[in-house]
Amino acid sequence: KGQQPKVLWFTGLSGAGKSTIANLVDKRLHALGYHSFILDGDNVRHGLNRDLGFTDEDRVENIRRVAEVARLMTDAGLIVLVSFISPFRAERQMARERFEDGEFIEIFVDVPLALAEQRDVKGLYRKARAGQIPNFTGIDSPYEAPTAAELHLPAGEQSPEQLAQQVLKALRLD
Ligand code: GGZ
Repeated sequence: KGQQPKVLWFTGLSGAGKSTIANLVDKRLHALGYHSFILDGDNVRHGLNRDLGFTDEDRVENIRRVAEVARLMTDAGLIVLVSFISPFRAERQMARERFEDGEFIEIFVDVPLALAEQRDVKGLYRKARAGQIPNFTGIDSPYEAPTAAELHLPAGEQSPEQLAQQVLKALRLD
């Protein structure tokens, strides 16, 4: 099946739902016969980027490598779903510049910090507040919200299924 290579670049706080939404979109793409692949912390930070932590410098390098790998994958014709906090505007811009016009779709998974912290699905915010995880995004490391993302998902107000549906609609794949 012919397909346009694309990067769906999900950005947002820890616990915003980036990976949950990316997985739902990915499943739907597969069902429709598209070739897609998810890059996320689980398959990148434990392998290629296992030498990197969460200082500003390491996050910048994390995103640089992820953008390079995503570019190799779009060169191979894939739809790539990228799911990292990617907290810095400059690095998201740098990533965008590696792709052809229209290929890079920035998706802001926007959840209020208070809500992510209240949900605290993995208990990381509590640990961060207790000083057990230094440089935690939203607590003592910044998150620079996108100002011109192609898609802005109100992740505090809708279910992951509804948000995934919005992504597919925006891609005209629903
Ligand atoms: C933020 C951290 C940190 C710190 C570990 N700050 O909710 P999670 O667990 O599964 O997702 C978070 C993930 C963030 O890694 P990324 O590679 O996406 O970050 S970045 O794009 O900024 O490089 C969280 C966990 O790793 N985690 N320590 N200090 N999140």
